Amino acid sequence: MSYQRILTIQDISCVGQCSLTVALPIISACGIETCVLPSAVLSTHTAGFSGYTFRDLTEDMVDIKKHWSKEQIKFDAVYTGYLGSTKQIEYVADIFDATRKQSSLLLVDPAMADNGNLYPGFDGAFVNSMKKLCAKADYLLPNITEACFLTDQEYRTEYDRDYIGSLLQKLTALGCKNIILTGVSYSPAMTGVVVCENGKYAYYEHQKLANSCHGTGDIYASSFVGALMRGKSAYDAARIAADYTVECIKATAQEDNHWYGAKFEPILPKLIDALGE
Ligand code: PXL
Repeated sequence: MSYQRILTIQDISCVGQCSLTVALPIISACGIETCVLPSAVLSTHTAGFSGYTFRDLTEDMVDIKKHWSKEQIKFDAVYTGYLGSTKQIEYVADIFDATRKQSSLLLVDPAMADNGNLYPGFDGAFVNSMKKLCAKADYLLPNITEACFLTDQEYRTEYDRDYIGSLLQKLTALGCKNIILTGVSYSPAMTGVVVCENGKYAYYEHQKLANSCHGTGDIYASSFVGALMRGKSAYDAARIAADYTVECIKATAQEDNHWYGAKFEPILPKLIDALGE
């Protein structure tokens, strides 16, 4: 596998172990050159802190893209996470087109919702814009809530395989080529991910932990991207990312006041080992 260079576009939450402060170290640890485009700078993430600052960088994106075009800068993949506005979503599509090589991949984590609700500040217009970006994705990484918003399907906490199948079919109809649907649980003790690749489904099931922490979606997506770019199949990348995320949550469980994120850093060696297997 040749040396790969990717661009990740998401916010910098200065404190909170999410988005770019997770993506950059994890993907770099996977051995991939990781270029960044911050969509916004926040003092903390928005889930649980109050009074956070928010500096929108939407307009900077235009000049950054112009400069990269002039320098003929290209990426093997663009991976997007939390985006701050509908306009940004449109710019992301332009940036992908301007920086792509023939075989470049677009990986989209539509980070906008969880547990049946949109994150603060997002609305129906944002969801509609996100649908357009997701339609272009080579790999889409939604949780069930995000999949429901993207497909206008009712969100349920209890469901069966038909419900999940219907979500995946609707996402495929939207245009998404490959889908990694996270947080799919058919029994109380277990959860897992469904990998829908070229119309075929595979399920990787793993232990469901009693505690959950903020930012695990970003840990999952970043380690998936790192493993995929290291040449793993989508199923293997989904499995490696799931195992890594579980270990990060376990490492965080021992401390009650670490609610804002997961301690992913001490577990990086396990991720690196898994890539070598
Ligand atoms: O982890 C997703 C995320 C990323 N960035 C910001 C967020 C969130 C989720 O709430 O608030 C700023």
